[in-house]
Amino acid sequence: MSEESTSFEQAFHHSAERHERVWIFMALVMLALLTVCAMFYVVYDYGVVVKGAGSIRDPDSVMDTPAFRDGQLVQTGPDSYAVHVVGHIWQWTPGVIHVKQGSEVTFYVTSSDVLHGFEVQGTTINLTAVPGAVGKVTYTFSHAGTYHVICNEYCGIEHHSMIGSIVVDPKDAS
Ligand SMILES: [Cu+2]
Repeated sequence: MSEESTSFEQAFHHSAERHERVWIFMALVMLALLTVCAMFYVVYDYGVVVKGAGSIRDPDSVMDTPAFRDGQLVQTGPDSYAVHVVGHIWQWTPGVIHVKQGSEVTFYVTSSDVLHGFEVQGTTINLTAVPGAVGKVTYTFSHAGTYHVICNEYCGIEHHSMIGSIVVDPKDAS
């Protein structure tokens, strides 16, 4: 009787171990799957995404893109304009942008080297110029005057000299 119970216990333990092994195996598989999913998430979904962004595969070739190379203000509507801006050590291209008062300007901003911060003082324009990504911000210049463009992301020894300007000409001036 006691032998029987022993063998029963052994059999029970055996099957319990087998079930445990199955569960351990399943847990490991799920852990591996979760790890792979997390890696995919980080790579494909958690990358730097700038709103309204496009992307540039090779930041070194930014200046080969006509819109960024020319850096011209392009009229897109009666009072709306677009301009492509590149941050590079240590200047903004274009350095000076002229617009008329009341203009709505859409800035497409990127960097050809390191991170820069595109900030236009006296406005709400403030976005990071990321190599490989194109940030987009739209702003209406209701007041005439000169707005300084600064870099607010430390980018090297001459960071402080990275200053551009946006000149907003009064509406009634031709
Ligand atoms: Cu900087």
